[in-house]
Amino acid sequence: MTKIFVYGTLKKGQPNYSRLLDPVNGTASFCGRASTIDKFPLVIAGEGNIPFLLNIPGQGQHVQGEIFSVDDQMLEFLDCFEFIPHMYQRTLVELKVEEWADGAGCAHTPGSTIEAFTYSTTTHQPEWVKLQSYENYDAYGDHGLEYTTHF
Ligand code: PCA
Repeated sequence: MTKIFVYGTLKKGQPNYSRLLDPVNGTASFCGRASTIDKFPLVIAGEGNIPFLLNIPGQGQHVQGEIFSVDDQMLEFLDCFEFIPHMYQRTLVELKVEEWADGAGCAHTPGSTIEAFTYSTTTHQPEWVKLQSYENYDAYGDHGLEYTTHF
């Protein structure tokens, strides 16, 4: 099993959360909530209003998200779904645990540090660094930039 940190449309209640629930894709179990120890810009960009964590540590916000434990099948699905390596790259990120779910394997107390994979990008358009950065992505937030997908 592999731990992944999701900060965008894969979070609970967001447009692609259903992908994590679909047994056809593999399995994913919720571990808890966390935030990045480094700051990163989390921007909404492109025609589809897609959230991107720009791999520029030290800029932006301490990004909030959720940790899931996924099997190899789900990891393979997500790598494909996120268009690795073109649109995103899968990188390791240091996280501070905010809340850990009961029964999610070995316990991590709030405040402890954990490492997980995340889908960030270094292959973004240069001008995206100037976009507004968010701490906690919500596709339905008052920014009005609702996620749309063409596939
Ligand atoms: N999906 C991944 C990366 C951005 C997105 O929308 C996630 O939720 O973390």
